[in-house]
Amino acid sequence: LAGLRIARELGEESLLTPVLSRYWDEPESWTLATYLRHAGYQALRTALDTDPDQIIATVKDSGLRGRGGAGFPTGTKWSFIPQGDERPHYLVVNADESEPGTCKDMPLMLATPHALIEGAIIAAYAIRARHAFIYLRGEVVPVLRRLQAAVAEAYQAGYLGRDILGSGYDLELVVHAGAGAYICGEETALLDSLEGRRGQPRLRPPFPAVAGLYASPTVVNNVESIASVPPIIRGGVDWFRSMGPVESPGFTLYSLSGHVTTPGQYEAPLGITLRELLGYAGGVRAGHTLKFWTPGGSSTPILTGEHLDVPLDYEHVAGAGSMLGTKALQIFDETTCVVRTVLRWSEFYAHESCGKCTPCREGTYWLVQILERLERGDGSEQDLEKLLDISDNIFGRAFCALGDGAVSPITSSLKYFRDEYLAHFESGCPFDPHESILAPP
Ligand code: L3W
Repeated sequence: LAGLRIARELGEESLLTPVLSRYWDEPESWTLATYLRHAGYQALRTALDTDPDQIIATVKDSGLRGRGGAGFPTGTKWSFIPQGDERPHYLVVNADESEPGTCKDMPLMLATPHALIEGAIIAAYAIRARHAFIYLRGEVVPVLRRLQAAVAEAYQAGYLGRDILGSGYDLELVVHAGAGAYICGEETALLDSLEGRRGQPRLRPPFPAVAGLYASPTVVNNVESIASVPPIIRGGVDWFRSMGPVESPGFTLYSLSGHVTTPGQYEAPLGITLRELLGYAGGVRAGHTLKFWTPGGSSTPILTGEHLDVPLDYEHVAGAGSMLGTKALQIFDETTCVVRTVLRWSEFYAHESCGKCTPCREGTYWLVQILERLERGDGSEQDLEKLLDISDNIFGRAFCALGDGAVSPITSSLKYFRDEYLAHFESGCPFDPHESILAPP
């Protein structure tokens, strides 16, 4: 909420554009009554009076791109659902947010669950689905309770269930809590888990749009993508496209964490820079300087101070050698040991590897062994070559994106901070572990 408050104080001058987070700090922002006061469910009324194909066309024309990490065009994904097929269609909202540093979907669902529910109903109507699921990360019990309460309110008010608002359209929406596994954020592992199996990725193609849940056409979209749909229906394509660059239009949530004065969610157009966002967030913590950062969680290659002015959209961040990903900006100042940071992330990937494919299962284990050695000061230059060699054997060879994500921090940190790795085995870790945010508990 800190970012939101700053946006209000800055007023018209601000590049921040609260749409999704506009009333997150209102008392009881999560209730149906509050949502209705803020034009809630008006987009649904419009949508139910519109041909489903026209809604898909509107979302396509808006240029909305998936906010879960890959940036795939949302309307295009919806248009892949085969029509005239006997099989049922499904909408699945991926609410399994757990990428390190990523913390935007949980606050959105806590603050405005009806924004997600309204978006889900519109999306399900557009793809002609009569069943929709919100697959939520299991540990976040307060979010589960809030979503369940909001879904019950929506049923009670006639926004869900049979003959929604007298339109003849029926939709059942189920909130399903997973058991807490990072791999279940991968869309096909999520579908396996939702079907009651152990969550492990499936081979793609076929993509879920063709054969997803119960082998039927399924759209899997991130929470923020779906919650962005009602404002697009209300505001229109031109309004949405008035924000951000042509290739990546609209507003989005950036999560700023780490060594930043005011961490929080900052809503702004795509294409804002980290320098601008840090301006709103009070900068890097007082007396310190930026050392490195992630644009979209730990799976995206790290960037440095030389990238402060890179526009945060899919194309420019890719041009800088990274990925916009989930827009989870983790900020690290000069007190941070890059080797220790990369070790922490690697431990996460090794722990979360589902074990289905050898490069990821074995490779992430070996990466941790070598990084531990290096961080202790027992490594050698040969270990750096081994890190790169193992990374090369994981990248593009793992069954899903987890493998590529696991090696991103390693290869990118070696690109920018090779000297720091070398310093570790020459004279031990040069950083004070107690000053760092990565200090041992
Ligand atoms: C039909 C085609 N559908 C692509 C669909 C596909 C999917 C979407 C994007 O990984 C990234 C990953 C993480 N016909 C299609 C098609 N699709 N071609 O488009 O697919 P893809 O393969 O580009 O990406 P992905 O597998 O969805 C997501 C990165 O995001 N990430 C985020 C991770 C966050 C979590 C979490 O919080 N739980 O995992 C951060 O960077 O590394 O690269 O829907 O079906 N021809």
